[in-house]
This record gives sequence, C-alpha cells and structure tokens, in this order.
Amino acid sequence: MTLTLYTFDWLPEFPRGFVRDLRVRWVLEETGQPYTVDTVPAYPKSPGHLALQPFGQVPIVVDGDLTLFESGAILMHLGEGTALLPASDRTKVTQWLFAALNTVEMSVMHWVTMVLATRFPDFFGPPPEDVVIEHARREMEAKLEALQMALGGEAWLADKFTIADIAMVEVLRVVESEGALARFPQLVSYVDRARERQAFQRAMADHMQHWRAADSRKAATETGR
Ligand SMILES: N[C@@H](CCC(=O)N[C@@H](CS)C(=O)NCC(=O)O)C(=O)O
Repeated sequence: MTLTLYTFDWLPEFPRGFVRDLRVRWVLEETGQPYTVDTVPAYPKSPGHLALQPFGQVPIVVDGDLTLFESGAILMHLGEGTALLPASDRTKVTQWLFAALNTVEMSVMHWVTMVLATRFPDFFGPPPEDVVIEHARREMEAKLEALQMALGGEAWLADKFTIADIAMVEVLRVVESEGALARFPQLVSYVDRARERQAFQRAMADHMQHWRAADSRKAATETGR
C-alpha cells in the first residue's frame, strides 16, 4: 500500500518552502519510497484531522496500519533500514535528530515567530518589544555557534548524510531565510551542501507545486467554477 503524506490544503505565501511536510518529502525522495500527498484543512481544524494528529498540525504519515505524527518520529520511521539511519551510527544520529528538533529548532522558532509577528501581526499576534526579540536572537545564536563548533570541518553531523542532517538543515534554512545565518559560514556551507542534493530539489519542487495547485483550487472555488 502506498504511503500517504498529509499536509495543509492551502496556506498563505510566507510559510511556503518551510512547512514541515518538506522534510518528510525530502526523506522519501532520498529513499525512493513511493508516496501520495493528501490534505487536511488549515482553517478551521477538522475532526478528521484531529483524529490523525491531536494537535491539529502537519506533517502526518499514514503507512499501512500505522498513522504517525511528529516530524522527528516520521523521519526515524522512514529512515529505518536505510542509509539515512545506519545501524552502526543509530545512537549518534538519534542524538543529533533530537538536537535539531529539541534544541536548535526550539530556539529558532522562539526567535522567528517574534520576528514574523513584526510583519504578520494578524497571524502571529502583536510583536513583543525589540529587546525581547534581541534576547531571543542571542539565545539562538549561542546555539548556532555551538552547532558550528560541533560540526567543525565535517560535512555531516554523523559519518554520512542522515535524517539528522535533513532535520537540522530544514531548521537552519529558516534562519537563513531571515538573513541571520551569514555570521556562521560553516553552517552556510553545510546548508548549501545539503541543498545541492537532487532529493532536496525534487522535494522542494513538489512542495511548491502543491501550493500552486492549492492556489488554483482556491481561485476556482472562490469564482464558483
Ligand atoms: N513538532 C511538530 C511541529 C509541527 C508543526 O508545528 N507544524 C506546523 C506546520 S510546519 C503546523 O501544523 N502548524 C499549525 C498549528 O500548529 O496549528 C513536528 O515536528 O511535526
């Protein structure tokens, strides 16, 4: 049975290219596992969506009898038995996957949601004072500094490219999109190296095509066609 990846039916421009279905698409493109994409309404959350994902978020994967949410758990499930989660390096890859999601992503999201609130207050609520945003930025930069040191001159977080790199690069791309990665040249190279992968490029192209098709569907509904 083909695996189904769920993402939102439509979203405005600003999160496109960063919605977390992208990291799942990337793993699926790396492993070559066939999949189809289905959608859940972004607004309002539907009971069907909440039955699959109790927090009303995406991504969700339905793989046979298994329904799975949380992108980290999905990456581990899809990486299982592949070179993206090698048995010989499993513990280290898991450690870096957790670091990506629980340490780096947490501080990045804390900062970036405040930055986005300055541009999209209707969506993110009123922005906090500059001093609060600056504090969050410094906290995030301390994490990025430490990550850059840990990566050192290595190409990837473990011996080879793994699901931990997919998660970490997806988080760093958010920092880059807000112009805050340039102070960390080794992290810039790391992101560039990962982005050169064909699997990433296919995943991104499909992700963006999904939103274009969603725009067309929405326009057709609005004009009653
Ligand atoms: N920890 C979750 C976070 C999922 C998440 O925040 N997804 C966003 C889209 S990228 C979402 O669904 N946001 C809508 C919401 O939180 O209501 C994961 O990694 O899967």
